[in-house]
Amino acid sequence: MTQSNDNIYATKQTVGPFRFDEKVVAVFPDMITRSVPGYEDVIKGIQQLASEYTIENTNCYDLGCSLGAASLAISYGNQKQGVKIYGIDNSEAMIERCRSNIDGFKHKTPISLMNCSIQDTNIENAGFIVLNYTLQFIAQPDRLAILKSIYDGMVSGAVLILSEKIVFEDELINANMIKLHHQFKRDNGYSDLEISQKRNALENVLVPETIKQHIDRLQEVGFQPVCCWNQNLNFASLIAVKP
Ligand code: GEK
Repeated sequence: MTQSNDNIYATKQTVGPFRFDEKVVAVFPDMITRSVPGYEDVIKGIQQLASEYTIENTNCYDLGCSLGAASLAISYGNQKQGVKIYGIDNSEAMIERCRSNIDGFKHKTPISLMNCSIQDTNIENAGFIVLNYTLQFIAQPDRLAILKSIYDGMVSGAVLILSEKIVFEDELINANMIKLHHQFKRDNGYSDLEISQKRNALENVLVPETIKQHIDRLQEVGFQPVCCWNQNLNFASLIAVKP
């Protein structure tokens, strides 16, 4: 796949709400690696976790799969027989590009892609589920019901990997983490104009929560144990087990 640079917000413009449209799809790998601290480590970690945690004759789900980075990581990591991977995304442009992306890589565990929303996905016989930076785009009141239906579709011993942008309860730490995240983006070549216009586009579209809110909700659903396995500035990834 040809890599294009993300310069969507480089010129001054009237900023509308962020959408996963063709423009974003065309620059997505560049956008996510330059914007999310630790993204590549998390993808590598998902491969390692998949090598430990996938379960024979069960399904894996990559919910909000974008261009399939996590689906491919699961496919590379999986060591078990009879495992199928389902990549789900409600952006048609994303799924179309994902299809050609995935076809371009040799992978041993089969991956099926579906253009539908997580809310409409029937999760069943699941052994390993990834929600990589996707729950944050779902309206807060809907998050509990989604996690419940994920939990209900999982077999005992299955794991959920939940990666999210996070906020901190302490105001000063929160302000400093945002500052450091903006510096991370500047170090990756984004201008102050790009950073502030993207921030405006994501306002009320990407709604982050604290790690405690995530852990409490996962525990309320029934996951046990739940713990953080990766954190880089204001981005964290949790592992949650269905007992
Ligand atoms: C990665 N996981 O590279 N149903 C299905 N898909 C959705 C929904 C929904 N309700 N809401 C948003 N999406 C990927 C990165 S990106 C994160 C995930 C980011 C999809 C949306 O279309 C997009 O492709 C993805 O979730 C979020 O590991 O861009 O910050």
